[in-house]
Amino acid sequence: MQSCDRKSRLASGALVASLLVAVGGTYAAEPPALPRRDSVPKLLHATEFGDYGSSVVRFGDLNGDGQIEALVVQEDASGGQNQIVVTCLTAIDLEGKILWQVGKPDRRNVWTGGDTPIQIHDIDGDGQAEVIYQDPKSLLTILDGKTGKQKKQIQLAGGHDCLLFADLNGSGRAQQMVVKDRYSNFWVYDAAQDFKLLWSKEKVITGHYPINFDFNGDGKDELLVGYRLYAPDGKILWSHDEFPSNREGHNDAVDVKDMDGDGRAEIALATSEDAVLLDADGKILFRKPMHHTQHAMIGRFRPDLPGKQAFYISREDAAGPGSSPKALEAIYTKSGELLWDNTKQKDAEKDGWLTQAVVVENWSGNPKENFLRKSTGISRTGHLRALRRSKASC
Ligand SMILES: [Ca+2]
Ligand SMILES: [Ca+2]
Ligand SMILES: [Ca+2]
Ligand SMILES: [Ca+2]
Repeated sequence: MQSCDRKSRLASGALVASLLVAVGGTYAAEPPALPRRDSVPKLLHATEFGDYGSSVVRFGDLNGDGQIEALVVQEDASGGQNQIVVTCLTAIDLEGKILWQVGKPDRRNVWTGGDTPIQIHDIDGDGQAEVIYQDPKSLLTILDGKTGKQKKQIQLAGGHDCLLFADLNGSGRAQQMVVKDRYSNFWVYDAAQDFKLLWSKEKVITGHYPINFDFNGDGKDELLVGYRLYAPDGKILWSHDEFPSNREGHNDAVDVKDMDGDGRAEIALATSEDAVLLDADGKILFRKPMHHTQHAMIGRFRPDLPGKQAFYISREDAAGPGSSPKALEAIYTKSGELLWDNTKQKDAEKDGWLTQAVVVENWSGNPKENFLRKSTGISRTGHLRALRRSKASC
């Protein structure tokens, strides 16, 4: 779920990044742009977390001033990765100043590897963000984003493994909430009706990355959960139940974008085995063998080619005893042509095994070019680094 940690999975404490050069423009091919002088990352400041530190961080405008703040989340997963209890929340601005704190800081309660069910979202549509999280018994807590003061608690019918917000009614507000468990059930609630249960599914593949998208343009989001696309009312529109579906095999990540400008979205899917690209009707455009595809992203990575490309990261097998598994990264065209992979790059042997990455929009001031931010490591202590491009110079 975008939610999934994923989903904002990029929520690592250390925002140190390596950038793959990628520039783009319109859907038509165009000559490569010259490197922009204003696109060089510059460290503005680094904030060392205090005893509230964690590698689980959510970003959002908590206080409504138009600037992003960070919400540092400590969690206890001693009951299992799918039994995460949020123990401390600390809202800080990007200078590191603590705005509010709920719970008791404990440096033992850092990232546990699960899909932490906490998000920043304006769930009631009043223009002010809330902090929304769950406990293992599906008790939903809603805090005022500005103060941390509790606004509401609701006992839900089920679910406890990341949160996703969608607009299933076409109201223009994402007020329906999807909650899953690991790995076979999910529930859809309506926050506009005091979290009434709208529908749910049992014994399905939920994976780690449910996503909402209006595939047919009627203003209402469809839901892609696991390998099935659901209509807003829960009807199954298409499915790929043949994809990996044991406990170790599931939908690990998804990205949905129109790659060729025909008005219909394509779907890049990490199945935790192969890398897959689907069209909006669920037709397989390509399926590339990979050991354990963990992430899938679509962006404008090659300016000399028309359209967008799909980027996948797989965690491959270790070469032998004592050696670490390596991340295999690959970029494909919509038709499945391999454009690039990291194994042929300089210093490829230094590549690690982490599979976290995110598509960066508007880094250079050009909204039509994308960069990829790839994690090179996770801070053990947890700290926040704010980067921005340096000022343009003439
Ligand atoms: Ca703010
Ligand atoms: Ca609100
Ligand atoms: Ca729709
Ligand atoms: Ca398309």
